[in-house]
Amino acid sequence: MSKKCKGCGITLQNTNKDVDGYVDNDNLDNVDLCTRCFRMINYGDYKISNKSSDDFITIIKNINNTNSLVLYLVDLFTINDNINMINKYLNNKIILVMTKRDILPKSFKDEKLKKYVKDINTNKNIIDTIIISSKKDYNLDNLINMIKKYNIDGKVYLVGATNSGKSTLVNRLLKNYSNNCSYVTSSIMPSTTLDTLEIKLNDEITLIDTPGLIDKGSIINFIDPKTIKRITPKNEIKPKTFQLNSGKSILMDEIVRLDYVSGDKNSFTVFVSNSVDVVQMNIDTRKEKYINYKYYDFDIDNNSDIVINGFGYIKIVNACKVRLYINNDTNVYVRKSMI
Ligand SMILES: Nc1nc2c(ncn2[C@@H]2O[C@H](COP(=O)(O)OP(=O)(O)O)[C@@H](O)[C@H]2O)c(=O)[nH]1
Ligand SMILES: [Mg+2]
Repeated sequence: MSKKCKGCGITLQNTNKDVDGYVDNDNLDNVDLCTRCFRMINYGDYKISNKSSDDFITIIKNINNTNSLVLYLVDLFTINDNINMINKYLNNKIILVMTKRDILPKSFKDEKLKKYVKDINTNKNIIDTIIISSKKDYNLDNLINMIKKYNIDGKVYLVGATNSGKSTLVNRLLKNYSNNCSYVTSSIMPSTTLDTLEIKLNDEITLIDTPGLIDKGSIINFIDPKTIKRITPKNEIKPKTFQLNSGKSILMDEIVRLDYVSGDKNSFTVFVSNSVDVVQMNIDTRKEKYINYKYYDFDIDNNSDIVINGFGYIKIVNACKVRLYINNDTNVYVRKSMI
């Protein structure tokens, strides 16, 4: 039988350097990790995989052929209607797991977050929901109990967009609730996990980590790895609020600029990584400076968030007109305020 990489699940091979799963070793028996995982784990390097979204959709469809329980992970920071994208592929019983609670302000109430997600979710197969943080071990005891309660055939699949935190969760569950001391590769970059990976948690439960569907609109597809590392929130976001009159704008690291075009004095709260510079200024009319930026005009209602997928969002209290400039192709959209 072909041997799989213990980090990302890809079948190991030593014939083609440019294909996923390559190892520089004549004997595959001697290695557990592909070169890509080895370098990611030891040097933080990242190599783009040549897997496509279709490969990942095939994997999801195969899960649909089982009866097994699915944990569907959604990242609280980037949550939107996209959470419904798996509905057409999966009929399994699902626990909806909202991840990375530690990034959002502590002052947010879990119940409100749950209600927000409940309102956008249209999936009838969700049997329970939970908010967790793998980083802070928040609610993992409750999650384990849920898994035991709803377990159907001993296999539990982890599904969700890339970077929703699947592999990190597998590693935390292994660390906290298992004697199995293996671990899988997780990283800040998209598409780290390349194929399904079965990991025995205990005699009753086997976790199956999967590659995620690529969120094509996320900023991580459009910026360099160094910038990704900087703009990805790692700790609790400290929101920054500005009371602005029209004619002012907010600049976020020269990546995003939000102009307040028209409306009464208004409140803008920016939720982005604490390492992104956020400053207020007069609208910058230097056209040449923003020549390569795209811009979007929004006529927004009271209590809306403008979301820059993967980068963050800006909560605006009163209805108004704004223009958002961005220096790449990230998906930008408006939603009802999360909180
Ligand atoms: N702050 C925070 N970051 C997390 C958490 N879980 C995962 N991450 C980060 O999210 C990124 C993607 O995680 P990973 O587990 O590889 O996602 P996967 O693609 O779904 O397997 C990594 O940078 C993780 O460190 C969490 O609970 N809190
Ligand atoms: Mg993964």
